Amino acid sequence: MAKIEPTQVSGELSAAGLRFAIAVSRFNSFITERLLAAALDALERAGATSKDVDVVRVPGAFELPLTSKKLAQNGKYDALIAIGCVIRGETAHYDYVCSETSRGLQLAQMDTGVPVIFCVLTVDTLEQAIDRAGLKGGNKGFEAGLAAIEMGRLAKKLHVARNNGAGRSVAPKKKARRG
Ligand code: INI
Repeated sequence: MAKIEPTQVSGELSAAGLRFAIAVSRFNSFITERLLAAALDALERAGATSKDVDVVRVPGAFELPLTSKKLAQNGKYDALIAIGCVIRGETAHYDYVCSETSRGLQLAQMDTGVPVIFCVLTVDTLEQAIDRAGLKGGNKGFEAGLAAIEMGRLAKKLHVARNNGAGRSVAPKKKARRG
């Protein structure tokens, strides 16, 4: 059994002082609006206020990556949530929308360094979507809200740690006053 006690780093579930943007697809809005409501509930319960959260609507899941990247690039947000719902149809359209949306959202966070939480349901039937949007039990939007808070906090900590060249989170040094 190892005896070392490594420094543990994780993001607290407190949204106070963090800024969020949520990109929401209008396609399958019956589902996506429920995911959005649950994500907002999670942020609010953790201390976020109206001025801390912007909601941007897009036509479909395929438009989420570009929108998320632009939001991440403007430097205003600590974390983003991308909300969509893709339901399998008769054609291969589903596969293209799913793969490009997930790949694009991953690229958006990797290119910008801003966490982008993947809250895109990819399901075979409307019933599966309804189950995941909270009508029976859990809601993936709520989970996404919590993930955004945790990753927003963690990203801040890791950024500070890297700038200080240390392996742990430390407060940024205050600038010395002149004169
Ligand atoms: N967009 C979705 O968000 N969900 C879907 O299920 C879907 N289907 O099935 O087609 C869908 N298509 C639209 C797509 O995301 C784009 O908005 C459209 O192709 C314009 O670029």
